Amino acid sequence: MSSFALVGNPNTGKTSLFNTLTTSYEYVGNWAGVTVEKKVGDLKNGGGQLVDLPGIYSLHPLSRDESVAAQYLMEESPSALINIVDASQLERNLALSIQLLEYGRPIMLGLNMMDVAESRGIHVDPLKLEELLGIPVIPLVARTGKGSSQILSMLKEAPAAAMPEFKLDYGTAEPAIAEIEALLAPIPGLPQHRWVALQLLAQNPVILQTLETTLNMNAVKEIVMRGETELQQAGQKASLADWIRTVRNGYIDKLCTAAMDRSSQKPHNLT
Ligand code: GDP
Ligand code: K
Ligand code: MG
Repeated sequence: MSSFALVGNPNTGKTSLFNTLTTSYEYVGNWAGVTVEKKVGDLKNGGGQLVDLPGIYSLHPLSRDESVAAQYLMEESPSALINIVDASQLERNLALSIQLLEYGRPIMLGLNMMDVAESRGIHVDPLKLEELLGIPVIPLVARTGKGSSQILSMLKEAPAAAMPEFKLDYGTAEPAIAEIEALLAPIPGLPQHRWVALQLLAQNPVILQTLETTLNMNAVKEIVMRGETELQQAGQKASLADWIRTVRNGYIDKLCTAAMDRSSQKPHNLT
C-alpha cells in the first residue's frame, strides 16, 4: 500500500492538512521509544496512508522527540513526502526542504499560509519554485482546505511526477561525500546514499547511531578529518557540517531571490 508523510517545521499547518486529507479513521499511538503521538490516517481518495510527522526545523535532531522524523526517513521508504512550508516564512522553512529534496524519494511542496503571506505583502511564485526545484509545488490555505484536492490528485500520480533530480554541488566536500558513499555501497536497505553521506558528514546523531554497527566509523572519521583539512587548505575555515550548511544557505538565498517578491512586504508589527 502507498504510504505518504507530511513533513515540515512546527506550526506550518501539517495537522490541519492531515485532517482535511484523511477520513475520520486514524490510528493514534506513540512512536517507538518516545511519548510523541503517532498519527496515521487513510487518504480520502483511497490512495493509501498518510503519516503526520512531528514538526522539525532540521533533520539534525536536538532532542529524542525531534529524532522521530529522521528515524522515519532512515527506516521507511515512503511513496512520497509532502513537505509543508509556511509561505510567509519561506526562507527559514527551506532549510529543511533542501534536506528532504536530497533524500531522493518523490516529494511535493505544499506552499501553505498563502493567505498570511499575501496579507503581509509577501508574494511567492509557486510556478517559479516548481521550475527551480523540479517538483510539484501546490499553493495551500490548510485552514480552509484550499488546495487540498490538488494534493490528493497529485498523490495519485506522485511517484513519477514528484521524483526530484536535485543535486547541490558541495565543491570541496564532494570527494568526502563520494568516499562515504563508497563505504555505504554494500549496506542493504538504505535511503539514497548521497543523502546518508551528507547526513553523516553533518554529524546527524540519528543517522550515525543507526549505522553504528554496520559502518566502519573509524573510516568515516578519517574521511571527515581529511575533508576538513581540504576545506582549510581551500581557505574555508569551517567544519564539513558548517560548509554543507553554507552551501545550502547560498542556494536558498538564490531561490528566494528568484521565486519571492518582498518589495511590498509590510513591517511585521503593523499587520
Ligand atoms: P502543525 O504544527 O504543522 O501541525 O500546524 P497546525 O495544523 O496545527 O496549524 C497551526 C496553526 O496555523 C493553527 O492555528 C491552524 O489553524 C493555522 N493554520 C494552518 N494552516 C493555515 C493557513 O493556511 N492559513 C492560516 N491563516 N492559518 C493556518
Ligand atoms: K501545532
Ligand atoms: Mg501538528
